[in-house]
Amino acid sequence: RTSLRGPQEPPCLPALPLIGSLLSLKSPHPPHVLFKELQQKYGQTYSLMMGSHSVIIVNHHTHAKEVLMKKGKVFAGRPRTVTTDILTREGKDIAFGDYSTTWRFHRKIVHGALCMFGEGSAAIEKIISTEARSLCSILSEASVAGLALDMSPELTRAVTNVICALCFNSSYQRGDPEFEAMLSYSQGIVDTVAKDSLVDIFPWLQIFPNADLHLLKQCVAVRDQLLQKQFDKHKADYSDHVQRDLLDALLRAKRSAENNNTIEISADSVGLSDDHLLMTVGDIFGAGVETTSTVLKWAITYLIHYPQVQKHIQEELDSIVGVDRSPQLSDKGSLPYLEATIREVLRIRPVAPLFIPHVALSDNSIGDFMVRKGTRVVINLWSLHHDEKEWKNPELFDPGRFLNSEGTGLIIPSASYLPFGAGIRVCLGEALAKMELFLFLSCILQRFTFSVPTDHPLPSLEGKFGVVLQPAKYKVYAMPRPGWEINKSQPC
Ligand code: HEM
Ligand code: PLO
Repeated sequence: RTSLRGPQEPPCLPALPLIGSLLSLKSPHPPHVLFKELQQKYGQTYSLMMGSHSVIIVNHHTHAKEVLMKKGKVFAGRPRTVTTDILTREGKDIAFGDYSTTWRFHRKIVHGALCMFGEGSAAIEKIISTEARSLCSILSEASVAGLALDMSPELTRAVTNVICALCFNSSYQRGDPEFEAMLSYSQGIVDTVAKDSLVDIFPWLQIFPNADLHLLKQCVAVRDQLLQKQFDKHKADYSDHVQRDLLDALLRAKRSAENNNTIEISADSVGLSDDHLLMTVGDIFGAGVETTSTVLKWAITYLIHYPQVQKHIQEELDSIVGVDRSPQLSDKGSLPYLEATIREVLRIRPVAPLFIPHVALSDNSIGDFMVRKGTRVVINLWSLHHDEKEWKNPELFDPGRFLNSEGTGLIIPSASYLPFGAGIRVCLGEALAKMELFLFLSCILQRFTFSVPTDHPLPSLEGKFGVVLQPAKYKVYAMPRPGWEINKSQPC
């Protein structure tokens, strides 16, 4: 490939003017699966045209790591699209915002605020454990009533309350109409945002009525109202002396920029306008709700399909934690099988199978391929996590992959594993998500065994592709385990 003619562009799918490679992308499969299959014809790294934008698809971990880590700064850009511009007021957030000093500054503030509650600090553990136990009492009530339950709303409320505590120092009770509204707008956003719908390929289609775009705008308006309400409340109660949550941390950064204000550096010019603060907290809130709840749903779905894995986790919990107390973060090191199961769930059904697209900020290369400034780069995590050369029988759910041969210690058996991304765009919520997954799963599996009612089919393992890969809805029966039969789920 490094021929006498110098560096080459990657192989390109056939492309037509205006619509680009759209015709080659027609498929019954979701994009991450199609992009994995197209490797057979075009190789591991290839390009295609989305309308007039050139997009490179990366399917192998060596190229993925080059993009994310070795050349992280070169590929740290984000594309602007019609849908994400609506969600984020033209990229004034972290996840969809382009590489800039503002972006860096906001990452730093969020990182600091999350550390304040941080790993090792008791505050966050207490918040999560309280939510986990309250989730268990609801499961208990349903089981006493002999009901099978769609766990999604209750799991989501538990996870939402954790991120609400961190962002807004607030929480939702069962049946709160604001929570119901949040569930519905958030689903609307997941279904429509960043979906490479025609509007993202042809920005001029905006002027025509478009059902997706209309739904997105409606959902974003409801979300903005909710964010604005929290913002106004925080502004009114703000004090330099107490920092209750992320929004206080953002307001403090703004006040401090305003106080140090020279004529050239105003709070607005360093990206601390009200819009920026709202969009950043909106990102963390949105990511905090949709990612962790999705992984918990996938975990339960797989445990229902693989009851022997569920049993193994429970035996481990019985021998290490017992029935007289709840699991805590300090047990994590003694529960390797549970940890291996969480890793396997994140491998087999990655939350964000195509990440968020990256953009080359200058002319550069990936492997031997030349990449021009402005090219979009899509990392296909699905290909990395289902690479047959790296993972034996990749569609098989097998937590044992992540354990040493004695089954006593955790390993990462392949370099082709990046559930949270890597490099300067790495997930900001990784530590939080890992704490939540561990505490929620250990708490509910200590107390319940999950199955589908006998006359129901097993839940589908095929995800619904959107900005996150979600499992389908189904009803679960949560059977209390020995020692947890009555309402013992509550205190301990
Ligand atoms: C970005 C995974 C939970 C906040 C990302 C990316 C992935 C990811 C793959 C994209 C990396 C890229 O584009 O290169 C996950 C998974 C989670 C999770 C698997 C749960 C298990 C969370 C949580 C939060 C969060 C709980 C918030 C507290 C973010 C943010 C970004 C991000 C703000 C954008 C970073 C940037 O563009 O600079 N995450 N995430 N994530 N995640 Fe997470
Ligand atoms: C989820 C729906 C919310 O209403 C808005 C929102 C904000 C941030 C997004 C998140 C959504 C989906 C998951 C994203 C997150 C930022 C980082 C995270 C894309 C759209 C991932 C996994 O990359």
